[in-house]
Amino acid sequence: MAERTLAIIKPDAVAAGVAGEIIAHIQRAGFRIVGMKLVRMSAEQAGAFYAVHRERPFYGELVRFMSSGPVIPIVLEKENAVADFRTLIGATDPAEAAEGTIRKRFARSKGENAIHGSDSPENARTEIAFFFAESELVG
Ligand code: 3AN
Repeated sequence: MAERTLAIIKPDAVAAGVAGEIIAHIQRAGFRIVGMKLVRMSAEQAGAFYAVHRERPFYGELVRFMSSGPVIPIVLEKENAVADFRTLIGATDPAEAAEGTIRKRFARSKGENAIHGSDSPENARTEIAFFFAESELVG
């Protein structure tokens, strides 16, 4: 059964002009793109998206960064998409990310780490609905 997850190419990677390379990397790993858009989040939207991290010390920095430039939310489909995509992106801190992962190759720091991936199927559903109407997804 195909599962869906939400990826977001973050402002650092979009600004660096590597979104195309990251998308190619994702597709080569066997994920099917079923939705994609370029958006500039307001601070309010970024704050709402990361509301679970509200109490963390880096929340303000995270909200500022995620609303600092355009991002590319992408809905991906594959068997075991959530867990497999977490493996593909690598650890939050690029210094700890495995060879061949997206963060190892493209992330600069723990905060500006190129890409987001949902961490559970339940969060994937909520995060997909945050950016996309069902009518914007290819069946
Ligand atoms: P992941 O994105 O690997 O699931 P989380 O959920 O722990 O990591 O954190 C969400 C986002 O918050 C990260 N992608 C990163 O941008 C930011 N973040 C996490 N830890 C830190 C930190 N220590 N300092 C700055 N930003 C952080």
